[in-house]
Amino acid sequence: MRLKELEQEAHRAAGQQFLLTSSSQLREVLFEKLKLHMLCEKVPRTEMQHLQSTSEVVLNKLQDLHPLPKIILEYRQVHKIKSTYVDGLLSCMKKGFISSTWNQTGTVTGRLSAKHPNIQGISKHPVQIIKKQYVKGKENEIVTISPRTLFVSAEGYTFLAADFSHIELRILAHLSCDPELLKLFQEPETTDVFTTLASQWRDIPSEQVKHADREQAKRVVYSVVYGAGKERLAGCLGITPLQAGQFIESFLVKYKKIHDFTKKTIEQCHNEGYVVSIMGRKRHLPNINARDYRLRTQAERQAVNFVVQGSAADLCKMAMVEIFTSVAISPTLTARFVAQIHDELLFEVEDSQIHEFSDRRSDVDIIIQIQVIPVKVYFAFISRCQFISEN
Ligand code: DCP
Ligand code: MN
Repeated sequence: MRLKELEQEAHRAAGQQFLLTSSSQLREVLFEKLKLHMLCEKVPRTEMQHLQSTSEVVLNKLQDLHPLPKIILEYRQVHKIKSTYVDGLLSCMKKGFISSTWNQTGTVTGRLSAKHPNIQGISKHPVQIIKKQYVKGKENEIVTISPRTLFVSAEGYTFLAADFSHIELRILAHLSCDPELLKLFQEPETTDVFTTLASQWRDIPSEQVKHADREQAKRVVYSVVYGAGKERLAGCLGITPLQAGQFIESFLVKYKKIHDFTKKTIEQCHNEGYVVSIMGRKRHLPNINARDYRLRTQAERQAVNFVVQGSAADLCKMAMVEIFTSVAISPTLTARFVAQIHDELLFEVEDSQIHEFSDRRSDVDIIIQIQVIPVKVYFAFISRCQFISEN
């Protein structure tokens, strides 16, 4: 319904009918008919055909100039929700069930991937859709949908998810030995790192930090670590590139050794042509010595990302294997391992065994400490057990 409404609104705003999903038709309306590019600074062009772009970034830029860009942005968001969560899942469903195909070797970082459906892509965060009210004086309603609630556990069972907390940040602390970062994890963890950072950045007490603020802080941390420039960060935070630049600077000044670590990783990659994860997996990056600046810096970011994310992937797979074994050989537990979503394991657990099952996380703490990081304790986690479906 919302898509239909938005389509009509778009046609009205454009003063003509056009296909909202066609970027060439949209380009015609935005730039040839409405000439919105004349009202703002340069609109970036597409790489291949060198046409004016209709990307999200561009539409965001144009949205104060005319009502249409905003309508298109919302249309795309709702369309994406419908195509992934409704049409996409329905097309994979057999007799009320879905069963993904898993690939061990499909990603460059060593993470597992899933397709048909890509169950790892089903967000754990709720999405919101505006529901228009046609009664006069009544405000539009905002409907919140949690994509994961589409999945229902068997009668008498509950889905239980165990998700590593701050996984890549911990790996980074370990690899960089940054004292400030290590301190965050070594002290008894009374507060959550992303919550603390969000409260500092937004200058509000940590009790007031909302889930969305924490997620944003997380996005900022990982984008800084993985070398997103100030432009991208500015877009992500809704601040100017100058402010974003200062922000990155202050982050890297506080956690000084992160920069040393990335520098060292890149240098080593320049020398050897590859980087290695914690468990010894290699990734070759032939572009690391390319003359082309764009290719070279991309390879540099990939090098750093691989070492951290690839190591996290190693660890997650080991945890997965170990927990699976420990459940399989348990004389009492009947839990079924359902999915792996990067740093999260999803089980279907008999209601009566939920407590016994979630207590076993201490087993995992020990397994991970002994096998992977014998010297340090900051890999002792699986800290959050969250009940997705409360039966
Ligand atoms: N990740 C990323 N960029 C994001 C979100 C996540 O690079 N915007 C990566 C890094 C995370 C990993 O994916 O370590 C797993 O995602 P989580 O959302 O589980 O992130 P964390 O484990 O770090 O945080 P949390 O404590 O919320 O689980
Ligand atoms: Mn996590």
